[in-house]
Amino acid sequence: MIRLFVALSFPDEIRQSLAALCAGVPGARWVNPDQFHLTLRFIGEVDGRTARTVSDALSTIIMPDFDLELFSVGTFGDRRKANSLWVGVRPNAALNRLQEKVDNAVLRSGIAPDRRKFAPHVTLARLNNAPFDRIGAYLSHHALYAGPRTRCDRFTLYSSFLSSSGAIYTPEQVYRLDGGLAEDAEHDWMADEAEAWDQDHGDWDKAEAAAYGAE
Ligand code: 3AM
Repeated sequence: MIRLFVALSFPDEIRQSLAALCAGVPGARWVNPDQFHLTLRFIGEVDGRTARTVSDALSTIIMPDFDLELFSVGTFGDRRKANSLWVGVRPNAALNRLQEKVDNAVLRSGIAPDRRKFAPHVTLARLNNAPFDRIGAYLSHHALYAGPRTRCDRFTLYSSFLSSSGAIYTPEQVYRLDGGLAEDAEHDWMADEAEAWDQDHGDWDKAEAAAYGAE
């Protein structure tokens, strides 16, 4: 099984700009700049075959490139007990359209709907009992933060490995918005995962095909 989500990744210029925001809240667990992303759709744990189905569905997405601007900061969680600190995005119809296309592709692959409304953000830190006044001061100080404008021409299927020191996100497949696959995915896990799945289940597939009278 593999834990997956779909997200935008960012060029170095954006990562550096976001990294400069990662200070000033005691007790915050700041995200490593390598791991910054904007989640389009959380998928969860799937087997190799489902992963391949999801990836095939994602690879059919085509739409024009668009610009994105990160803007301002906020928190999730109770006002007095925030659990994450993030950077937001200036309202962006193209980003919403991409999110809908990704969501539809994931739903078509048989993954359960995500009931949460899409709230585009880049998580900067997880918070646990951070002092309320320091969070307030941080939010005021960075309220007008505006990141460099960036062109979005691709999105990424990530795996998420939950380790004792936090989640490790690995880009598994990169999809260009013009419909092509980018070459820079880290490794071809889908072939490996799917092959392992097929080896485990191949006999079952053949038995099922025979039961249904397939050739
Ligand atoms: O992009 P961010 O950091 O806000 O919190 C997880 C992270 O969000 C979220 O998916 C992103 C990549 O792991 N996530 C984790 N479990 C989730 C779940 N069950 C989830 N989102 C929705 N449902």
